[in-house]
Amino acid sequence: MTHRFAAVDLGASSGRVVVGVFGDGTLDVEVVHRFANEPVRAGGTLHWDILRLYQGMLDGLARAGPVDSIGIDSWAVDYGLIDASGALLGNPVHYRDARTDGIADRVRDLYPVSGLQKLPFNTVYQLLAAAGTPQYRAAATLLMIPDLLAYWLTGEIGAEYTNASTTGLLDVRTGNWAWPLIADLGLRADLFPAIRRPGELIGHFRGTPVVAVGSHDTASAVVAVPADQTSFAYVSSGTWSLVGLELAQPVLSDASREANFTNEGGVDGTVRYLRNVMGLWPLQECVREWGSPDLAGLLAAAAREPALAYLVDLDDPLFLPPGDMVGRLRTAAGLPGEPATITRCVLDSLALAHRRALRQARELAGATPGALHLVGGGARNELLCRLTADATGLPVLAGPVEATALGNLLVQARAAGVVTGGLDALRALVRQTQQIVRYEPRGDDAPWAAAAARVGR
Ligand code: LFR
Repeated sequence: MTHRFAAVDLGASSGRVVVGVFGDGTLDVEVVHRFANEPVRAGGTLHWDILRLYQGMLDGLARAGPVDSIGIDSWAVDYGLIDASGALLGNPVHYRDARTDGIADRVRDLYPVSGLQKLPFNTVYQLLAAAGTPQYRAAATLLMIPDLLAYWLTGEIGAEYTNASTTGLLDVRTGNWAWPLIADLGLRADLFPAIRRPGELIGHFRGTPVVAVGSHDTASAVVAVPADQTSFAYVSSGTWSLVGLELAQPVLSDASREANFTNEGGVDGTVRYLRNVMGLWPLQECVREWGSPDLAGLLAAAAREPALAYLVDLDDPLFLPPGDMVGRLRTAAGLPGEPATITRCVLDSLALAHRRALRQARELAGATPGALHLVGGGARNELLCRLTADATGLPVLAGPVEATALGNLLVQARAAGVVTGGLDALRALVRQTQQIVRYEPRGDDAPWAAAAARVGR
């Protein structure tokens, strides 16, 4: 007897619909539809093309055929506003839009309440930028991206917990909206719908259950980290690198706030203690500028470049917005214009940033992880995996590539009673069924320590 589930997984550069087939101790995944996610700048604002994404999702669900349920996840922090009739008030704004510039610095420290890393685009700052606009005044409800898509499928309104935890407006201790903070910031309390938890039924789409999953993509990715020990570290590697640990309790110390570590809500009440590292975004932007060259060839050429010759501090907000990435990297690192050299610079710098974030996480949480799991699209990038093993001094266990979709599928399968147990049981199934590649560190930290000193971190 097999069971089929559909995961809708929207990333910042592409979306996919993945079907998971669960048999007796088996799990096969198939990407049935992949579509581009291309933001659109209009009227000076960078938007998500949300209807195009919705259509991509519908096309994918049609290709998926009959399934036991559907789950949706996407990147975090962004939202749509709907009015009292349910109409969407404008296209959701992209978190890389400049409307939040300078806002975070004008707002009091929210860390003791939300436990959230201060990123300029956190929902709270986007809302402060939007407050007072006609759209904001006309809104009845705020829906995070996966909640908005689920609303279009089912007509049901709610705020999935893991994604709500990225708004900056959730109380990290209670797991509910931080009402006093919302009032204190002068935001409209009536915009925020009730919280729903991963595993809850949202509603139905043409008779098929739509189930809440870890709707923040990173939450779903962490579910599918194939760890076999309780203390492990992970990098969820895609447009961003989310580097950290899974904890039972948040870390809210001053040192943690200063290091800008986040305590996001995970599946089963876990805490995703991590830091956003700029990830593969700068390289994706360069590749776009270079007119999408052969990626495998580019990475092979980058692997032949001298190690650690050019470095940038990828934590610099300079690299956050889109456009002219090659120019920005060249100026910051004093780089020549060869794509292979630029690629090597980004990957060396990314491995170095992984090293820094991991060291900080270990120190701040007092944890001693034995291995580093690198999941997501970056697991395909051998050079990045090898450099990360060398930089961190830990064995890197790379894969699964589709961790986010897998985490989404596993939570649905558990809600349906097809798999049972805690996260350890879900992870055991990932270990048994998915391909994982091990990269041993070379064990020479000296060049990386010197590189860290050069970047000044
Ligand atoms: C990764 C991710 C990160 C979040 C960033 C912006 O896809 O969801 O976790 O900080 O995108 O939403």
